[in-house]
Amino acid sequence: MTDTQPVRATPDTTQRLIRHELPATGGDGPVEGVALVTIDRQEALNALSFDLLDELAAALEQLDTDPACRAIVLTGAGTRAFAAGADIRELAVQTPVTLAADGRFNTWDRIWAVRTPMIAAVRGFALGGGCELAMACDMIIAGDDAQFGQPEIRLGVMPGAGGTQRLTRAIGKARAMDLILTGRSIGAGEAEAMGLVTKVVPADETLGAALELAARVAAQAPIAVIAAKEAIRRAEELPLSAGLAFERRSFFLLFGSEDQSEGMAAFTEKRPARWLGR
Ligand code: CO8
Repeated sequence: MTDTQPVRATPDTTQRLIRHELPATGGDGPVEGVALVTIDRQEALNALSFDLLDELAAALEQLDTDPACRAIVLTGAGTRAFAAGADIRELAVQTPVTLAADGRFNTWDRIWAVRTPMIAAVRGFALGGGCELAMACDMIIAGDDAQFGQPEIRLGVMPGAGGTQRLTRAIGKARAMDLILTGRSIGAGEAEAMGLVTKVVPADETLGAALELAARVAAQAPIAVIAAKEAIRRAEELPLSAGLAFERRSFFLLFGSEDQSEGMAAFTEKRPARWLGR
């Protein structure tokens, strides 16, 4: 290596950084239709190295194509962190060229492209990339020990994996400016009041509550769930008229599904629907 070449962090290829199971194991046994994905790098507060994110994207993509998986819960191992951000040691040695040429931020697009509903179960720190990852999920269940923030400004940079966009859409410009420009963290209660999280629960009930919510989603008609998620996502990107047109087309299309006939027949026959996912 010459003096002009940047030092590159050595990728850790020996350790599995992501665990996943389908069905997830809940307090009462297997949770049908629900996968549990766990970020497991506790010694670094589950910091998101590039290799870890690659493993995560691969696991999510695999689950996304599995018809048995109808909702995903994403959590961090241990009690201290969902993820304390991108791996700062790895980021410290990057240059504009390595960041652009290596294309490793593309992983974030792969995570965002997952069609199956994703619920983040957050205990402890969800900072920087960790907060961005939680926001890339569709709902956040927060333990009352959770802390959310975008502290990148304190490292001399700014959010780079969606924070300026998703946080602003989630909590509004005035509050996003406060959090991103000062780098301060907020607790679960404040995050709930701002609309960032779906629900706050006692810390040791976080995973159970997330699995329960995921099970309720997984019990619905699969194609309708995916279509509804896609339409809600469009609300963040499209002008109202285009969003309404998208919603109407999706609504009409669902009338071509067997689940629409089954759901409406089950209602009139006063019985539970049996979803076929087609
Ligand atoms: N990266 C690497 N290592 C970390 C990180 C991190 N983000 N966070 C914690 N660790 C490590 C510590 O270095 C320490 O390791 P060691 O024992 O070897 O020294 C171990 O985890 C435990 O951490 P602390 O001893 O610091 O624990 P404390 O309880 O004292 O503090 C804090 C906890 C407050 C969370 C503190 O660890 C901290 O401030 N961490 C950094 C938080 C942060 O700034 N996050 C943002 C990172 S930048 C970012 O996310 C940009 C995203 C851009 C896109 C993503 C691309 C991949």
